[in-house]
Amino acid sequence: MIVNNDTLRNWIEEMAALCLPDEIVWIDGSDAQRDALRAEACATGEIIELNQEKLPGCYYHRTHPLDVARVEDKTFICTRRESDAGPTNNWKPPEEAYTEAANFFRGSMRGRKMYVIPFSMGPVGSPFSKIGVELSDSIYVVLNMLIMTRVGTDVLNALGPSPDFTKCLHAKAKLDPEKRRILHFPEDNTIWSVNSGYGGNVLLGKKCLALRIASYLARQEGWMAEHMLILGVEQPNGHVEYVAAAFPSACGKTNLAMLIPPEGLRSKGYRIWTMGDDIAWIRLDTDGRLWAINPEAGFFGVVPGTNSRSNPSAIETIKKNTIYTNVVLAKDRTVWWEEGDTDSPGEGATDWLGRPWHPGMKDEKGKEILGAHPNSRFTAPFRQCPSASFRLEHHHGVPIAAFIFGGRRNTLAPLIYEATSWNHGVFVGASMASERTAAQYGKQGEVRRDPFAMLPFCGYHVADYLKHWINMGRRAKRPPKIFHVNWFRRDKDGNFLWPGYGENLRVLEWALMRARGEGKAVETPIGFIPTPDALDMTGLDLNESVMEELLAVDNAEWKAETDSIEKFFDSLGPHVPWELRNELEALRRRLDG
Ligand code: GTP
Ligand code: SPV
Ligand code: MN
Repeated sequence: MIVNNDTLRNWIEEMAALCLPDEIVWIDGSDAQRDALRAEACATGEIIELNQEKLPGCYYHRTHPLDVARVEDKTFICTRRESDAGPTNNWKPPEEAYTEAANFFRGSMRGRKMYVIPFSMGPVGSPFSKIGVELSDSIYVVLNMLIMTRVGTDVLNALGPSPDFTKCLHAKAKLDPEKRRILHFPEDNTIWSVNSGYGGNVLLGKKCLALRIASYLARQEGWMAEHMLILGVEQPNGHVEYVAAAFPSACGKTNLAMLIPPEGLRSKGYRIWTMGDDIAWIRLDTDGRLWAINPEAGFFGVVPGTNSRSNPSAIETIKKNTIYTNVVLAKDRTVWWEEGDTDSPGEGATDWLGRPWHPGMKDEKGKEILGAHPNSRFTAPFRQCPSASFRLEHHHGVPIAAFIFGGRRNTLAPLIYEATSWNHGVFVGASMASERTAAQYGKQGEVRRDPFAMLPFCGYHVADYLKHWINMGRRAKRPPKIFHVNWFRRDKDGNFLWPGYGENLRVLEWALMRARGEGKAVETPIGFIPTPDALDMTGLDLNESVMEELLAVDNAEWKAETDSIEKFFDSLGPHVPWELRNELEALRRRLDG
């Protein structure tokens, strides 16, 4: 391939001299090359061809047992000054990080091929898109990138001779967890990832580029890169209003983005358009509104719990051309997972570790052995989603009417509340918290603060990030209204109070009404909540007392929360925006009031 870009050619030569692949292969984005790579990976066992009659174009992959989720403790922001990475990121000086990782990369591709993957985050050639080039020795990575991003020769054409692309280097090396490093060099527009083969660590366009590097660029360039879904709610009159929502990993973004209106509301004529399920790039337009694009082209979604009741659109989306990672492999080469559509994969199935498996198996301590890893994932093309928005390819994206923040909170946070101003909304986002899920290593269930669901993904000092949010609202003439939701509040017995999933549209409907200046609300110390009759409950049989519990605001609990938020702000260092300190004090006064 003739490539008219000196920066690109020189960099590839340099990286090849480090990794010493036997061969360099340019990925052109063609079906023919993809098919050949699938065949090659099947031949080596890297992937397994699934039952092509039942699952056309689908493949199966198992990652290394110790390589099943993102690794925050091995993820670093490598800026020259430590203070630029801030207190919530791991930091290494760039020289030290390059030198150490070079030892892991050195010669790691001997006997292997280096694939050159030119990709665009956002429509190819759009002024708001960013180009990256990933060098990887993994066909699994190539096949995933072909789904998750726009890949191929037209990306190189769009780049031309420009040096303005993110240099992404990945090698599986020995998959050694101790030598695993996910390194970001925002000042060099460079990402190095080594010793992992798991999604978020190796599909470098996703969390590494589209969030960590992009958030750094976004602050400099005056836009925002956020861990948000984007969805359009088509009103009965045909007008579509868009919502962007930030929930931490495995807290319901994919599900909300694909929601199906419940029967009771469908008769009103609502229709949902899925625009994105994980990442939103947002900028201010001349109309004074914030507009968002989804820079991705596919879904990398949590599999367990996906079924025809919880998420029928996802079930439809993953019927073909999908890569399944770490689920159960059935004897007839179909796939199975917990809380899916069937009770059992049948005789002769193997679990995500490749061991013979059947439902109900217990380990020596009597604990249930799961067949699919809780963070098992599907990779599927965006356009296969029945509710896929046609605006995905539109470089302008969509105008955002409301931001929604949320997390998993057993108690405290009501089903929904509305911030009283932009700065109050930024305070709500900044103080978000959630129980830890299987999407990251660490103690599951532990509540941790996760501002804007960006704690693991902000590529610079988090206090500067919070100030950037304050500033964006100041610049926007018509900023979105801000809400906080909690689908996960539980009763005394530990059951979810709210049915969730499609029923969440009832809550969105109220939020959009409020954004239009309609909808009934009462003011509480934490913000506006719906009046008892404000949510349309047609067709949903929910006890009045349950609704009361869902919307309850307990002042004593919230006072304790303000102390915890203060501690968190203190931990972020001296330059947490004064606006947020003011909001905290104002909340305290209202709770005392
Ligand atoms: P990442 O891809 O990791 O960023 O996560 P995500 O936010 O897209 O998470 P996803 O939509 O895949 O949700 C994962 C988990 O949340 C699954 O176990 C779902 O069953 C559960 N979930 C999603 N929506 C709801 C809801 O409304 N109520 C309840 N109770 N659970 C939900
Ligand atoms: C997340 O963990 O938030 C994900 C999955 O969306 S990963 O791409 O692995 O980060
Ligand atoms: Mn995510």
